[in-house]
Amino acid sequence: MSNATVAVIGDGRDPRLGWTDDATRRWRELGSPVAAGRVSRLDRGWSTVLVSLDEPPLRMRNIGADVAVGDFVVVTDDGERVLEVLPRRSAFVRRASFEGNRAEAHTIAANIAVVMLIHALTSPPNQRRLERELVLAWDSGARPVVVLTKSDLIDDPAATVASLQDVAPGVEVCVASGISGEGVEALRAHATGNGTIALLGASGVGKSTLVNALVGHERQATAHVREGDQRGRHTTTASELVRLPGDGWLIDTPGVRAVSLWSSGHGIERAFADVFELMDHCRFRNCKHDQEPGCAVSAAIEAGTLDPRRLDSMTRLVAEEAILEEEQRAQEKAQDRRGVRKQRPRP
Ligand SMILES: Nc1nc2c(ncn2[C@@H]2O[C@H](COP(=O)(O)OP(=O)(O)OP(=O)(O)O)[C@@H](O)[C@H]2O)c(=O)[nH]1
Ligand SMILES: [Mg+2]
Ligand SMILES: [Zn+2]
Repeated sequence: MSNATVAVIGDGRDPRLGWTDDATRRWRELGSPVAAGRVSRLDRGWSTVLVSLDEPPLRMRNIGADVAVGDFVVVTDDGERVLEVLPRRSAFVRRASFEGNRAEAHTIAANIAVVMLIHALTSPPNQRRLERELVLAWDSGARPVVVLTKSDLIDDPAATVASLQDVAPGVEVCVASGISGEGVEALRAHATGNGTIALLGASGVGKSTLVNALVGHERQATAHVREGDQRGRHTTTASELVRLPGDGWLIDTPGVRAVSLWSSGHGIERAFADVFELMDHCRFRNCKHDQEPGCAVSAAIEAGTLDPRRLDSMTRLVAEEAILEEEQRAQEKAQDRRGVRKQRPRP
């Protein structure tokens, strides 16, 4: 643990941390406090905060502050506590809790330019999972990229690429290997301009191996997957902001089994752009896409150009979102009644 001895570079913050315009603006409004930096790691109530690239990070309590890895924060002058989280440019948020009907958000990574959705080529393509991940990714405000890892272990990735590209309209799908290095340089290009890339995916798909390949040394621990089902062992237990050589940042995250929606702004529309495009061509504005005359969606399914499972999947996500919104409304009402109305976290 170190005290706040803060290097002053230029206007007082270290631009190499990837400061966003939103965060910088608020920081200026606050009078350009010297004690400001970026959260690089969170461990139960403690934040690790980088104030400059030239100094060891500070460790401090997050009392009363809702912090995520990647956040820009102002800290107390004594470096003991996070004082304020500066506005986020983007945030990847998922639903954390299913206890009772409490809807709680978990921000996995903040201030990211690109979200890499990682799937391993060694498992059958999981379209449904990718669809959910894409909804959250589009909602985050960052740009999604799909990365298919472990290319060294399979002969031909074409079928898996095609299958996942089918449910990722307008999204780049890349093939890579953290072991052979294939495709790694192309991934690095996404961090230009000191941008931040978050890597997300199930345990064992090779996120940390990819981080190590990108930074060029064994920065993150990795572990073998189970033989039978290729499941990982939840090796990475906390999200971490990792510096790329040159410029740019990565956020390695712990593998998550289930991807549950948080409130979706336009995430569903973006992730299902192909279906929404078809719906625009239905004869009736309130078409349910179920036997109505002039339904462009049913026509596409009949013609074999739209997989009915995709429509199904979208319908499910829309319903899940509606339930979530209902829960959020009920929760807000309950809070109002108790007079402790909290502000909803802004993405
Ligand atoms: N052959 C090969 N093995 C890989 C590749 N990427 C990852 N692996 C192996 O897959 C296993 C899991 O990799 P990790 O990088 O730990 O996976 P992770 O996604 O970080 O997993 P969690 O931290 O549990 O979420 C390790 O044994 C890696 O060596 C790859 O591109 N090729
Ligand atoms: Mg890992
Ligand atoms: Zn229709």
